[in-house]
Amino acid sequence: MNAMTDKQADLFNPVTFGPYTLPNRIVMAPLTRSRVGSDGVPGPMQAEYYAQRASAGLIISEATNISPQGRGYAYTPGIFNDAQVAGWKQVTDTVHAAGGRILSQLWHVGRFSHPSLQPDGGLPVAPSAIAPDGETFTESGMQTVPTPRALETQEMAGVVEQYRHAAACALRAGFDGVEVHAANGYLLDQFIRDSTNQRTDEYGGSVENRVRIVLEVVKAVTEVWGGGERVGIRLSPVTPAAGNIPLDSDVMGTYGYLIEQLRVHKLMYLHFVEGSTGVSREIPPGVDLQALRARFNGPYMANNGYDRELAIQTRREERADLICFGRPFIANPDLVERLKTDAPLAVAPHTAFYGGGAEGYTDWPTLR
Ligand code: 8OZ
Repeated sequence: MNAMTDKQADLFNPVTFGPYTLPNRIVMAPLTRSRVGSDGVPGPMQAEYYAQRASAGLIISEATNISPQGRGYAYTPGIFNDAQVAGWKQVTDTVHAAGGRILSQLWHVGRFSHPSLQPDGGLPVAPSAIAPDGETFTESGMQTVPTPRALETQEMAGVVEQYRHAAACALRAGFDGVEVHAANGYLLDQFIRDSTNQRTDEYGGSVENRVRIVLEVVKAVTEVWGGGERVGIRLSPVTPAAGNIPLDSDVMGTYGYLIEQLRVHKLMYLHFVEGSTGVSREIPPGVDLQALRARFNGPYMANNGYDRELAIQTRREERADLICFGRPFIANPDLVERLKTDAPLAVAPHTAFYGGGAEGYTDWPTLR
């Protein structure tokens, strides 16, 4: 290694990843921006936004609803009907023309929703009828998330079908792969954790039962995508978001078991939110994310609060294969170039994160 390469570790070097060669190890994290219409159809503004950020080694799309039932926040996109597929096709074509690669993040919020966001104004669904704390963003402002309805056992196959259908839509939309969002207290994480899953059927109780839905979803999605090579999964073993979801009573045992069961699928990667999403990198006593990651048989993608220094250090110590940057990508479309040259970063105000139009979205300048 020459001095420059050593100094920056290999964050900015090309890397083979699944079927792709990425120009660098920097990933644009999935970022909810709530800027599409009520129909969940992305348009030219989303195409421009993602294409502006195509120098990332890889882009993971904002969390995208797999079905009307999976929706929990206003103005988030979907990937379950033809209009949405056509909208995303514009996005993937524009990203590809700009030299980038983009995955679709498949999302079902489970209990973290509101009747005004649900089909026919129904209750959100969950493993068990246990309410999260908090409010969600609806079309009439922030509203309290109600106690959900527990899914019937005979509805579970339909949930898996929602994922299968969305994965097929993502394939048709020209994505380079998909990420199963099994993190952050949404539907799949609600099943994994014994704090939110008190079922007595084959989807609750033992760890084998609680992770069953996750494995069924991964199986369905990899079937659609011709194997695991273009399929990643996101987990967050210790985050309390969304809805102040309590941790599982045996984080190491539960997530360790799940990760070992995932091995058979030879997935593209395992993605962890390290700590509490967007809040802190603190890990509770007794939890060792590197030990969990070591039980996986593929690349590891690290996320949460990374900056240039921590990313370089992490690569130097080989504590991750790819590093996600989230918020810094909002205000720095040329983030990779800025990190490479150690240039100053613009900082997006919180008011720019969610909702609105082009302002604070596609109007951030590049350095050059
Ligand atoms: C922030 C706001 C809304 C949703 C996540 C999909 O935490 C999200 C999300 C983040 O995974």
